[in-house]
Amino acid sequence: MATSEPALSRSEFEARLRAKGERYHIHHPFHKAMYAGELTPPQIRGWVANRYYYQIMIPQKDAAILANCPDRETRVKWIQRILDHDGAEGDEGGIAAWLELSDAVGLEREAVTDLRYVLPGVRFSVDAYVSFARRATWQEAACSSLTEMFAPEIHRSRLNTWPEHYPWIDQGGLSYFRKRLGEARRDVEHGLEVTLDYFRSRSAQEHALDILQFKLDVLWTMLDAMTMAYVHGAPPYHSSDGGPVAVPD
Ligand code: AHQ
Repeated sequence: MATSEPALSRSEFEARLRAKGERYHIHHPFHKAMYAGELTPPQIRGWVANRYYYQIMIPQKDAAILANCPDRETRVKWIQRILDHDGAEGDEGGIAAWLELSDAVGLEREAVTDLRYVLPGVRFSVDAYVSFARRATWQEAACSSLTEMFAPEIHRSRLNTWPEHYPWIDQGGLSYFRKRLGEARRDVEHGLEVTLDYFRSRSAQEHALDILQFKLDVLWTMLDAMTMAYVHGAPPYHSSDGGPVAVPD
């Protein structure tokens, strides 16, 4: 939005970004049911299998940002995000850790890695995020990763509630959430610095807030698709020729 409004101060801009936390998917009914211990094993399995698609696409999203970024100092920091997920010398990486979570909730690895459980709505949301990172400026894409300002709390909520509510899940599978606590904080420090430095005019700051809202919509919509499928038993095409493969009971 073009506006003659004065630019927000750096601290006001950061406060406006952080205020978007009220729309973070930690508040989605599916996640609230998860922390309350109300999800069934198939619902947990459906979430793990669908979020696997998000996890494996994050490195390609970050590689798109690197490809668009001419600044070596930024790239040398940003590349760590790819290593965090794909793994590196001595670190199996987040994708491997997510497969350990998948094992712990009783999913067959092959059935997760072949993406048979991924719902169309989840795939479209994730692909919209990756496509955005490919065509946006690297600074816009960096801004879109700032939903992770709110991520440590969501990972902690799982670590705090799953052992009590879901004793059937081997706690070794929760290592991914523990791993992200520190990684998310470090990512946000850099992503926020890029965002606060780059989006200076009021209209640029409003554009940054719209970008963050887009990413909040990506995360929220993924859970809407999972809610239809796993809470309301209405995956796509359930009423006709039979929809995507149902997660095992
Ligand atoms: O596990 C997550 C992760 O690796 C990332 C990368 C980051 C990005 O670049 O957009 N966002 C993100 C997120 C992860 N986990 C989500 C969750 O709820 O477990 C939260 C999500 C985010 O807040 O964007």
